[in-house]
Amino acid sequence: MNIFLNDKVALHEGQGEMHQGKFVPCFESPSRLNNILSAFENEPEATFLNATDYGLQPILDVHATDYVEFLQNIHKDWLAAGNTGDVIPYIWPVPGLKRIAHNNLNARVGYYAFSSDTPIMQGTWQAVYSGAQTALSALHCVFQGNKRMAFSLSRPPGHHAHRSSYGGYCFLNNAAICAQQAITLGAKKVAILDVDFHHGNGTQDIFYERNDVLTISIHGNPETNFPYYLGYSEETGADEGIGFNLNLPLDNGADMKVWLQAFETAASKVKAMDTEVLIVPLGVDTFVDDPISNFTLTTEDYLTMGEAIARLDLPTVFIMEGGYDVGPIGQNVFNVLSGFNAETNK
Ligand code: OKP
Ligand code: ZN
Repeated sequence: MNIFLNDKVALHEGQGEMHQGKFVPCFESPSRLNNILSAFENEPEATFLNATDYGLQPILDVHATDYVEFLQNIHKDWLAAGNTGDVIPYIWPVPGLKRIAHNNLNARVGYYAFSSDTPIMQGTWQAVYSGAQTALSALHCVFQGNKRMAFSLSRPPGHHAHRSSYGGYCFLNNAAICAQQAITLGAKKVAILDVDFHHGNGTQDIFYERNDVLTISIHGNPETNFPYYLGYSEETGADEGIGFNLNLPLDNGADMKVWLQAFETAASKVKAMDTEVLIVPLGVDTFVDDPISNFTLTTEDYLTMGEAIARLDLPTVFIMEGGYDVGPIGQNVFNVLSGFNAETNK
């Protein structure tokens, strides 16, 4: 197991988010990562590697320059304007209002945010920049280092981030950045198979008109789950990308049996394409006790999930996404990689 770590993750720690009408501690916290790391500490097969810095270009290949500059500068500007807490949006340019690049900070924040649950603080840019480098390092390890698998163990997650918007705890779309980097390095076909509980709306949108990156997501039905406005089964791609997006929304309560049926549909789609690298945005918020999700997977099921992913028989990059039951999160993530490893070494 080649595991890449981001040593800047603690720099991003939000003060809180709105949840069911109350301001509560952020679900997406540094303790998540510490607990995952602990689960791997005594694993002889785990090799911990430091990330390489590939610079800003791979990020700018996916995200708009003005958006990246916003992420780099907003907290500094926010403090200079006399604010003290985290940056949190409260107004959005919905249809009927003017969607304009505004000088007012609140207006600028609403322009780039799509949800209010994703605070920005002083260290956010450093944490997410390093997170993207961690993911790129895992991609390079697999794609150029010819390794069977690598794991980017970082936070915050990335799959909700669009080319020019942040939300759902995500700022830079690490999976998309990796997929694009593989294409830049010469891959003809890349597949992204998102197993986080939530639909990977940002990833879908970024590649929606393209046929070189297949995007698949197995997730909680957006009729009742975040991100609500995307993730339906009829979204199959546009233009050149028609047939290169597959959404597999499942009803609340879905267990491993139901999940595996969806996985088999996803697997056939991946196998039908000449995929060179498989990128797996890995969220374990499909866990039965996850506080913000509605599937019923068990700790043991994650071994099965890892084995199933390994049977796709592809060079695989796992990228850490969600999972908010912080007690079992480590064992759950460990089991996915351990199942993958066991199946690979069979
Ligand atoms: C990120 B990832 C309301 C909850 C809003 C939405 C969930 C973001 C999940 N307080 N947060 O896909 O695990
Ligand atoms: Zn999630």
